[in-house]
Amino acid sequence: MVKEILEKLVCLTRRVPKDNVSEEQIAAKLDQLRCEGYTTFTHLVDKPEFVKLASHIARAFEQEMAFTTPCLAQRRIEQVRDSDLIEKNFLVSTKELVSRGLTFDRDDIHSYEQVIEEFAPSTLKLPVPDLPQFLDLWLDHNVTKVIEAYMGFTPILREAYIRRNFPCSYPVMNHKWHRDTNHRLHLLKAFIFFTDCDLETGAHHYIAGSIGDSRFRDKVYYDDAEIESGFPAADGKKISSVVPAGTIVLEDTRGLHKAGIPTRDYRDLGFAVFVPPSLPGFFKPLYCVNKSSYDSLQPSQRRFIPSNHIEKR
Ligand SMILES: O=C(O)CCC(=O)C(=O)O
Repeated sequence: MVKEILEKLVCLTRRVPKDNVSEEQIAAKLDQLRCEGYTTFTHLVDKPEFVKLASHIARAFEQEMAFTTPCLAQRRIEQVRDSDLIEKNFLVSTKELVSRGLTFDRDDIHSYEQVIEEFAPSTLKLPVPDLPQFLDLWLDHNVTKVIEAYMGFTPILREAYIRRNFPCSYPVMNHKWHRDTNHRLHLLKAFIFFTDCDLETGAHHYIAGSIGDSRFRDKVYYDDAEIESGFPAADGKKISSVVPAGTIVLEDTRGLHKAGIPTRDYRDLGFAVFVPPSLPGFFKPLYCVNKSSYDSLQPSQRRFIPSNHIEKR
């Protein structure tokens, strides 16, 4: 309660002037976000600058192997021995996965191909590369305008990372339908597609208009059949991201959503998570930007980065 009141006060000091968001296209996206819970941006599709960033990410995964460890190795999962974890979609701490011998670590890595072959990870996670161009993309003006208009204040960029998703045998957490609970009232995620995405390479799925729906709130995860019973395909509420690289989907993830499991290749997806600012000390930073990247941003973008996320060099 006290936290919510303090948060409201902080938001008031970051209120966005209404005339900031008057352009027609931005207004249409805002309308869609308000009515359906998501909207899509395509202005970066086929842009050479974006293609360069996508290649940089592929290099970071495949050559620099800069992904985070320890990481779940699907190859180490045993159906009977690990049935408790399979049952809960691996919703446990990394510490528990490590203690169960289900992860691989930095010392186990010799090459990208060996990682895929030997450990069969379902997901590799990469911190956002420390270059101004990436920060500028994570705080893309078109997207942040809609975010500010939707929330009515300037939130903070709380999380920033990239995930590469692979075909896998066992669903892990967000492979199942769920609602995010990062914040009860204000939450937006921008999903930045670095690879072309279709149903076979792991589309992202969302149920339009599900934020205020009182159903599907008693469990953490739901199966396809359960969601299909509440939102039959014929109603057209299930939105799947069959999109080219360069697309950004902005979503209020308090609505029902899930990651499709690729059946071939992989999908590279950037995540930008926006929540209201908290008072310093309420949370630990989940990413860090260097001072020169921060300085290269427009003042309107800098407002999204809390001061304790800036590395002084
Ligand atoms: O990777 C995806 O498509 C979904 C991610 C997700 O479910 C989440 O971030 O909560």
